[in-house]
Amino acid sequence: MGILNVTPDSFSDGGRFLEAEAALERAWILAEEGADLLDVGGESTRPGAEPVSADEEWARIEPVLEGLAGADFPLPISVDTTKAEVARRALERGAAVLNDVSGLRSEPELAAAAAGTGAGLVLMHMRGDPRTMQEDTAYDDLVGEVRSALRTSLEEAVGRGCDPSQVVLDPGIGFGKSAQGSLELLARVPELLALGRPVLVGPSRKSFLGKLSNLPVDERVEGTVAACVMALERGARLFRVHDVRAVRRALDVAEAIRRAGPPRPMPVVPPRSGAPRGRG
Ligand code: HH2
Repeated sequence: MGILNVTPDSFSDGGRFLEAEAALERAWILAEEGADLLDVGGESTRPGAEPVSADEEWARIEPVLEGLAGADFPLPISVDTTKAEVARRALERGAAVLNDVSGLRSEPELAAAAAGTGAGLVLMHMRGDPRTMQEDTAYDDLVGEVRSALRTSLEEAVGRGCDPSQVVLDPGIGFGKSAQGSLELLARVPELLALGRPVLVGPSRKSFLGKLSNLPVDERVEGTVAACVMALERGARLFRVHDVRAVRRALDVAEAIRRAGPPRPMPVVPPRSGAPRGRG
């Protein structure tokens, strides 16, 4: 999943693709670099980011969706939004996937927009909201809490008419997580797979990589590649990244090695309130 942020304030590419022309050019580059899906976002979720209205968000996204539709863009498009109204308009304009970083906590009606459409629905875990999420990153049982919240998001989607097969789950790397917490979530993907849905991870250029290697945001490609390859090996199947070329090349090799090896055992579904099982 290649990232296209049409925002003035995204943490790594804010302001670069605000003009529709620059955004469209970037979309084609991501497709050429090997993305399977394009994720278009009109609101930054970086720590401390101020929310924008649905109209403002749509005004940023719409020209991009329109431009891509008019140009026979070859990839399905995902729209990164927490707002039901933006989601509805995006689906009308042909978006194939909704990516909700609030996991339906912001506007649960977003799920109703996806219901019956066959659209994909990415539900991510975030503690609090972008303004507050880094204030408290301590958990008694990080993986258990994230898994339980993702299960609630999945149940919410199904309760509002979505088919479980529409849903992909995401632990929300860096969203209300310490650097160590982000590493742990990547290492323990099998425990999230126990919920029975594919797992997406979004480690791209994030601050846990900067903390590990003391590198600025534009020098975290190798760290992003390492995070994606390890997550693939642990069972993640979707990867939201800025640096598509590097990640695609690495994942193609890693996937070939994975397929050449013996099958891995399926994770066991843990009971709702029970202790986490599997890797401790
Ligand atoms: N991360 C960001 C935004 N959307 N969606 C999913 N499903 N998973 C993620 O990890 C994720 C996401 C944050 O990254 P970015 O879009 O580069 O920055 P910003 O939120 O500042 O626009």
